[in-house]
Amino acid sequence: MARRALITGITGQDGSYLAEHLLAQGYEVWGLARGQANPRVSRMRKLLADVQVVRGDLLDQGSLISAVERVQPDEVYNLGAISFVPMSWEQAELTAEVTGMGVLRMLEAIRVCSGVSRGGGTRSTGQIRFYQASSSEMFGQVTETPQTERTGFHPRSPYGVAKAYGHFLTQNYRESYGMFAVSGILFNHESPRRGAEFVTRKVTLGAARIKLGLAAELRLGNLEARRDWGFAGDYVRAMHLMLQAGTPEDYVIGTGRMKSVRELVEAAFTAAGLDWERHVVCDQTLHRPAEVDLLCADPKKARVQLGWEPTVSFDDLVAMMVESDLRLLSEGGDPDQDSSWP
Ligand code: NDP
Ligand code: GDR
Repeated sequence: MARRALITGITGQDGSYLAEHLLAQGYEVWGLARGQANPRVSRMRKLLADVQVVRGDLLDQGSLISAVERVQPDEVYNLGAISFVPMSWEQAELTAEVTGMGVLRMLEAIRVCSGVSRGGGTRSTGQIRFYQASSSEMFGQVTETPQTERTGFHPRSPYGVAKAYGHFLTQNYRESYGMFAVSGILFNHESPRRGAEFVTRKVTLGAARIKLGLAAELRLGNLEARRDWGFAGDYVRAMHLMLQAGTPEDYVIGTGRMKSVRELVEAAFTAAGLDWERHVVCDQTLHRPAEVDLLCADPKKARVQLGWEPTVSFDDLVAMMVESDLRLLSEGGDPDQDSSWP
């Protein structure tokens, strides 16, 4: 019988790549979708026709229990979150509820549906494996570089704090109830499906708009921040591998290479045949209340234990995104509209 996966965050970047990967592996894939008329759900249904939809919201405990009861998954991937760091200052409480408490609600739904009692009682034979989308933002102000599974956390945003709560809670459910519950500490990963608010896509869309005469300038915040950027398609393979391992463990996933936002801008504008210095405007209002200056992964554990390696270089990733955005805009697509998702 096909293995069954339930993915929260199915309408997001990673949800789409993970669903495609699992379908290709022969899985029956279910996506948890929220809202009564969420346009991102109809877009997802069109593009991932083989994914089945179950309604639910990370804010609603009962809906998660119903979803797990209905789907009876072998694996649950918790990708749902408020994931845009600046929004987490504007809506800190909601971020804590969705990105932090949402993990608790999902773990509780699995615990209850698996028949695991708090008193160490019965445990059902078919144990559900759980993946939590942890983040390099938990490291925040780093104490060592590169960062490993043992590096301490000093989150710099309400988002990072909420992710740290979910991370420790996942460890705690593993230790308290013997659940196969793991966290992937993923560094920034991007693709042509990345939301337009994140810096990589903002830059590749900006370069494409300028190239096509649709805009004259691009306003950005801190150009000196450095990140370890990889391709989302590579990172969802790591999520799946973590749930196939013999023992439940947490892993750092990244490329081990760091670039600045300035280098990202240079690469994207060069790929579009433009001189970035003529078009990019630095805007102080886009700086964050507390910045994460640099992040760089040491993915050795994943390489050795899971056999995971990234396959797309930074330059190829940026070129892929610029090319995709040039095509999208040339065809009259609107990145904010449903039909424009490549
Ligand atoms: P996206 O922002 O693209 O997707 C977020 C998803 O969360 C959407 O499907 C959204 O659904 C869903 N969601 C939001 N609120 C709720 C809610 N209340 N209940 C259920 N679902 C909800 O994120 P990514 O795909 O980029 O990232 C996936 C996960 O990985 C996130 O948890 C993110 O924090 C984490 N992460 C991402 C990294 C990256 O570089 N991409 C790196 C490290 C961690 P809707 O359409 O309904 O809004
Ligand atoms: P990040 O990604 O905060 O690392 O979180 P983002 O692309 O938003 O920012 C990366 C860096 O670029 C700087 N920056 C700008 N960022 C945005 N969005 N817009 C700008 O105009 C701009 N100018 C400079 C930022 O200050 C920052 O330093 C992402 C999300 O996917 C999280 O959910 C995930 O957990 C982490 O990656 C790992």
